[in-house]
Amino acid sequence: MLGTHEVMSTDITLYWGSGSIPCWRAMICLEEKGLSGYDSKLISLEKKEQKSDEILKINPRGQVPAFKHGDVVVNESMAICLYLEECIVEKIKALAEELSLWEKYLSQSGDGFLITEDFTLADAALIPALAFLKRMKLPMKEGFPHLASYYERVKDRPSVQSGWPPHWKETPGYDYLKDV
Ligand SMILES: N[C@@H](CCC(=O)N[C@@H](CS)C(=O)NCC(=O)O)C(=O)O
Repeated sequence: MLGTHEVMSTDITLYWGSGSIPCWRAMICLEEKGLSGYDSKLISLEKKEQKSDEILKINPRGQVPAFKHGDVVVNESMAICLYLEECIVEKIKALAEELSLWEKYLSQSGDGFLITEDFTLADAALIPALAFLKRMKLPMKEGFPHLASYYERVKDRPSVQSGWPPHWKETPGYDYLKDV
């Protein structure tokens, strides 16, 4: 994760082409994140407008979707979706709702992992986000006790430790999520 920002849709520009599935994917994620006020630039693929200087400046491959958030440029559609999903905590309320959902799953799964008694892809997907939230000082124990004990069970697993960001060990997190 790159960090946590307050996001203004007006800081976002998306160049897209009609009928493009990768573009559509990115547009869905923008809407789902409540960012519908973004600068939506429909270009003509037929007229090869994706090869215009304006777009080549953002995406040297001359393809859409081409996405810009402030100074951050992201071009691959899945990367745009992941950027929106992981780098942007847009509304604390939405986060609390999502965490409540995970809390509910875990309250039903006993002392196992997220889905079964074995570690699955679902755990690999969740744990880095959870570690990040912990670093942001999410009051996990108080608000989400099952998530807290799950986190304790999983955080020292060798595969999880292997990718633990080295700089996290040296620098403290910050108190961003105290109100969740
Ligand atoms: N892997 C890219 C594919 C992007 C892509 O192929 N875009 C097409 C439209 S669907 C495009 O811009 N084609 C025009 C061209 O390559 O000149 C993604 O997922 O964003």
